[in-house]
Amino acid sequence: MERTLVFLKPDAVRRALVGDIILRFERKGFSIVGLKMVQLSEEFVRGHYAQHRGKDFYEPLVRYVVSGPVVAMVLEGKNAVSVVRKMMGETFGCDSAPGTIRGDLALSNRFNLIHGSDTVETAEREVRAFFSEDELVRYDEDATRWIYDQSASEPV
Ligand code: 3AN
Repeated sequence: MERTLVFLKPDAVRRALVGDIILRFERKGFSIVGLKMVQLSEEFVRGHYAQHRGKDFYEPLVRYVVSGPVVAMVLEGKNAVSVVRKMMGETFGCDSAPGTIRGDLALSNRFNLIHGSDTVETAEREVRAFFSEDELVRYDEDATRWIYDQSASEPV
């Protein structure tokens, strides 16, 4: 099953929206297979956003993401990467549709609450960067057979 890396940014923590956002993922049917609160280092954040280095929003973005603790998690489920991206909404809160996390909870063009991996390849890299193998768990979920039709060779 596909995995993706999500972290809830310092504004989500400070605005006490962590529970609301995690609840959305749980209700959708994702399994949380890794979860921790962490203060990211500036060096780590600069590397994470390396593709944006040199852009005008890069320095404010780094300052924002290191400004307080984040809640990082690994979510597992069918098409996890793209489903989480849809649930997040657009990059900016004011452009995001109601019903999405940013559409319901954010208005800013900077403080946008959440990061989610943008491709399956990025997700694999980001999961490894944020979590060691022994921080990721495996468990049977009784609900899984009601989240997917498991009568085929893979969950549908
Ligand atoms: P998303 O988080 O929607 O995947 P990315 O991956 O393109 O967006 O950009 C990473 C982060 O960089 C965004 N979450 C946002 O905080 C910031 N960012 C991206 N584009 C802009 C922009 N044009 N102006 C300000 N911040 C931006």
